[in-house]
Amino acid sequence: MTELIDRVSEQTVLAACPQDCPDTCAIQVTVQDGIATALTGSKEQPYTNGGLCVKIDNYLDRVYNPDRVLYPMRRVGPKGSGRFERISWDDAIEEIASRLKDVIAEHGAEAIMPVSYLGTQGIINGLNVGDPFFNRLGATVSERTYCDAGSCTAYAMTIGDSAGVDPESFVHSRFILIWASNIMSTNLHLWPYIAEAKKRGAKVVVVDPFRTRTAKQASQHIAIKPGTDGALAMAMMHVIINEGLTDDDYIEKYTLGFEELKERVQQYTPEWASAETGIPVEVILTLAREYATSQPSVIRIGVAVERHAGGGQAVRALSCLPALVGAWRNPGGGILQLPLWAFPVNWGAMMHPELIAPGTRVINQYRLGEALTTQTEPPLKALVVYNSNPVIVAPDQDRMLQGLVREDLFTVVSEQFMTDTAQYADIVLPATTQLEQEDIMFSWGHLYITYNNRSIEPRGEAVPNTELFRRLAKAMGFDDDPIFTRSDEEIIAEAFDWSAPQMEGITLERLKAEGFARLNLPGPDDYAPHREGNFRTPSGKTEFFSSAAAGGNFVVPLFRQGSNDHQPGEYVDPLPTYIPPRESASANPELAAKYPLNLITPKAHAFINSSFANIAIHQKVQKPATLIINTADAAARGIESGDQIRAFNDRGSVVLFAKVDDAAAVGVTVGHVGHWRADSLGGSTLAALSPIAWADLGHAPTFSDTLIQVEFAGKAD
Ligand SMILES: Nc1nc2c(c(=O)[nH]1)N[C@H]1C(S)=C(S)[C@@H](COP(=O)(O)OP(=O)(O)OC[C@H]3O[C@@H](n4cnc5c(=O)[nH]c(N)nc54)[C@H](O)[C@@H]3O)O[C@H]1N2
Ligand SMILES: Nc1nc2c(c(=O)[nH]1)N[C@H]1C(S)=C(S)[C@@H](COP(=O)(O)OP(=O)(O)OC[C@H]3O[C@@H](n4cnc5c(=O)[nH]c(N)nc54)[C@H](O)[C@@H]3O)O[C@H]1N2
Ligand code: SF4
Ligand SMILES: [Mo]
Repeated sequence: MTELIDRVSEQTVLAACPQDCPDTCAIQVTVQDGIATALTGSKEQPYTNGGLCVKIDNYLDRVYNPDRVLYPMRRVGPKGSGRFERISWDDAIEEIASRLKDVIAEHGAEAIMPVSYLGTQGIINGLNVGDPFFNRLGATVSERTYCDAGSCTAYAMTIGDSAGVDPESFVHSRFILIWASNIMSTNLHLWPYIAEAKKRGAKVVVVDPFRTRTAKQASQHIAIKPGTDGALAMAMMHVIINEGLTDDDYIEKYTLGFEELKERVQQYTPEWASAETGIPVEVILTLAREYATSQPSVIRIGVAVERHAGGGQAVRALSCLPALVGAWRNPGGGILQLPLWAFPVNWGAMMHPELIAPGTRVINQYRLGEALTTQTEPPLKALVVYNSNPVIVAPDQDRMLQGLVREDLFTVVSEQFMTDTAQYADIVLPATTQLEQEDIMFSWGHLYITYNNRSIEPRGEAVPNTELFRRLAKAMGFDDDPIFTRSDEEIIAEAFDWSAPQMEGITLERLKAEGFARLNLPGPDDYAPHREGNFRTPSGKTEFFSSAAAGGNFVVPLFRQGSNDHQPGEYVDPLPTYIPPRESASANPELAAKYPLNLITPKAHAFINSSFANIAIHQKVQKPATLIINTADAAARGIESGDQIRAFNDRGSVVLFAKVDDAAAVGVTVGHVGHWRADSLGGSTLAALSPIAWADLGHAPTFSDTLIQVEFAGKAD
């Protein structure tokens, strides 16, 4: 009898994973008497297919974690001491409003800067939730280019804002080229489609300096020197064109600038590329030939391609390849970058960019450490941080911390946990998790919209980001404008252009009831969007020769915000070209002599960026902060697995445990991103080593363009 009653009070809520992950899984939450008791992947959603990943399987541990920030808090100890006292929401909002007004009176609104990224990628609570507020306030515009901004610029220059290959079409591919993407950790639900293609006879090749979980599952792993991707892609084009492996009919009808490209690639011989990339000539030749002749072939690019001096041009070259070989003719052929382009998100209604006064200062978050510690006009006097943990994810950690500790800086952090950034706040505000809020999701890894029904009441006094900004807007007197009083339901109703053709048959009612809906596009067995060209570039063709570069008009996604295109008159080569990494023996021999090892900082299997790195069960999977180093490089330094080692360069120094493993190529060290300072020996994390220089396009970061030296620092205790 009791069991029957329990089952009656039990409810299943259709939700969506909020994490910054391409898979955007559909989730089912079991709720009993207002408490979430179980969470599983939806079996109905074909892409999620019933399974979640190691990060989210334990999401209830996050929701109900005793370390959650549940009440507003004010700092009582010195900055960074982590000592806070509980205050009421009214007091918190009043204090924030009055401090912001003081800053505006003394220095102007540009002395205030929001700092936010993708703690949640829900459309209403994610990247843009604070934009209308800060735009109206006149705050410094916070440029957000951590992830794929350069890749998007390069891809759009070449192909246009196309969804690219449907991931579900990968089963039809005969040759799958995974370029700088660790799918088994970062895009798990794509793997079954690749495995199925492989079973049907496709070859799967991974280009990565590190033998990742994904590389281990592939048919072939090509270990490339970090930052030299453009050299390999240019040499592939050299081979394909010179050996006549091109699809001439496709090139003739649907591309622009082939003759110029042909001339350009002549200098990029396989022999030259071999020296640059560290890949044997034979391997380059076979790769080019097999890629061209095994149709349909598909390239899946990861975020690391853009992360070096020539990252944008490397993505340009990769985006040219499918048209050269006619890969687009069939489902499963082409390139998959970010299918987010397919979603008609109403970014304008989310961001209200028209509220930005022309000429408002722009600062890139990637350079926050610099902006906080050098003279800027006006100086930065207040930061409002939400959906982000810049101490760990931005480069230049030493200067970031020097900036955050400034007594004259007023810092507000909205968080679920007391992160390394929240530790430095003057006011910490409690944020809800996905189960406690309503949202609607696009995806950058598949073609489904997913709806997140709220499962439970907010814990403690936590509020969704939307509510935080409604409260702040009211305190600043912005509630005279309906933009600032919209309910969550009203914002969700504005999230998409519901009249767009790909939304046919999709309504909010349906999404709430069913949890997800595939965009109204042809099914994966028929989806070949560029079979007959139809590229969304100025010419309607794949632009080997970029008219955007020639004319200085770059397409950049609005939601990134800021000026991440190029200044008028700034030269960008209209043809793909190779730009070597800044921190390399060829570009800077002196630096390379001092710091001979490449550092790459890919994603951790059990964390999402720095999220989950504080949760015991995730720490158990991920292990303490470790640097993976090749046997030869370790032996030369007297280092053994388990030793403490110091990794350093002119920017900083980090102490980590060593793991000696030939999965890292000679000369390459690998440190997975995400560990918090408290779990790092010595208190610095990898962010202390990364440069603040941008790549060539879209103000992309250069995390993979980093040289370091490593030395023995002690035996494990
Ligand atoms: N488990 C887990 N999943 C995640 C995330 C996470 O933190 N953890 N983060 C999410 C986010 S925000 C993103 S953007 C995606 C990113 O997903 P991915 O694109 O897969 O990102 P990374 O792991 O950074 O890099 C992929 C691979 O590129 C390699 N690499 C590094 N530098 C170079 C280079 O110069 N050339 C080449 N060819 N390869 C290089 C790395 O060794 C790594 O294996 O993952 C999302 N999913
Ligand atoms: N060295 C190195 N650095 C990197 C990368 C790398 O590969 N290497 N990757 C880069 C990339 S691709 C990305 S995308 C960025 C990611 O950078 P971030 O988006 O800043 O990622 P997280 O570290 O996960 O921090 C997100 C924070 O938001 C909080 N949060 C989650 N949901 C909510 C919410 O609803 N409201 C509020 N207020 N807060 C919430 C979480 O608790 C978490 O602390 O990092 C970049 N930095
Ligand atoms: S993090 Fe990614 S793979 Fe894991 S449940 Fe969320 S969307 Fe799915
Ligand atoms: Mo990212």
